[in-house]
Amino acid sequence: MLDELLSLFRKKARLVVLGLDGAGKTTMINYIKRGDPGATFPTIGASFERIKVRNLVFEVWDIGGQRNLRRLWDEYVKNADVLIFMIDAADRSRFLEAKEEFWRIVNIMERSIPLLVLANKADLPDAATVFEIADVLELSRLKEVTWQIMWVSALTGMGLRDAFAWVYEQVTGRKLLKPMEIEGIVVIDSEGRVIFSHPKEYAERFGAFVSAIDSFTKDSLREIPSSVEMGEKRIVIVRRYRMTGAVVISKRSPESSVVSMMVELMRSLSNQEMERVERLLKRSTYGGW
Ligand code: G3D
Ligand code: MG
Repeated sequence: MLDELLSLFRKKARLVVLGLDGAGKTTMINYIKRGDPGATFPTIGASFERIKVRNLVFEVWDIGGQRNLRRLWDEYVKNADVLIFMIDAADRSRFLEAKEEFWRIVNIMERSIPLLVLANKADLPDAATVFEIADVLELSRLKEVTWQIMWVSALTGMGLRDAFAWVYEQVTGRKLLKPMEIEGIVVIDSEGRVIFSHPKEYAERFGAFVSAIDSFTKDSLREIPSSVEMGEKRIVIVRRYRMTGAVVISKRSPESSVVSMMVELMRSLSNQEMERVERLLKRSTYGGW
């Protein structure tokens, strides 16, 4: 799927990927590379890698620490077609450090370069959601910059297709992503009882089915979202906070938005933040949130 998408890039594009060491940049590059045997790694340094996949050139930097390299990134950042900032969403101890580096980059980038924030390691049970990461990085302060945040896992590939669809849209000006279309949501607790349903009557149609899937897959794939396609619809199952959530969406809805919305919804349910739940349900955009 990702492979097909990357082959759509006819125009050469330079993607500069930045983030603290350990964010998952190399893991993502390796994931992308796997689908393309022709990919090359012409340059590898201690904190720099350059790799070419189809018409895409990824210039990957570990930022932070080495002040002597900052001048170098400036050049790369200014010549980028798209900037990608990756953060380890599960490492809260480095959020502040990541934020500092993020804003250092934002302050030197050209306003015209689109900026994609990847909140990585979404597969880990304690990973912060895109909503939290957006708050942590204070993304609402970004002015005159086209930006997006997405929840991804460089390890499982979750969300990478949506991420590169966004990059494709920015580079070509052509639309690929569809808005998230939710038909219904059911959340059950660890006993299999329905604790949330949207719309209300959805539980009657769907509750028993979700319980059945949940007990059927009890011990496997606990934290990894799974999805089943049925005609034009898709059912995505997400487990967090000792709950199982199932959402029925249109097949074209972006996966990472759906998963991050569900995790945030379940987090809000577990904290009894019902206003937050209402707000989440009203929001329907593509991309990260
Ligand atoms: P970097 O290139 O940004 O420095 P790496 O980061 O790609 O080297 O990743 C750092 C560590 O995080 C690696 O673990 C890697 O496997 C892990 N990692 C990267 N992406 C993900 C992800 O999406 N989910 C999970 N669970 N782990 C991820 P090691 O143990 O090799 O240091
Ligand atoms: Mg690396």
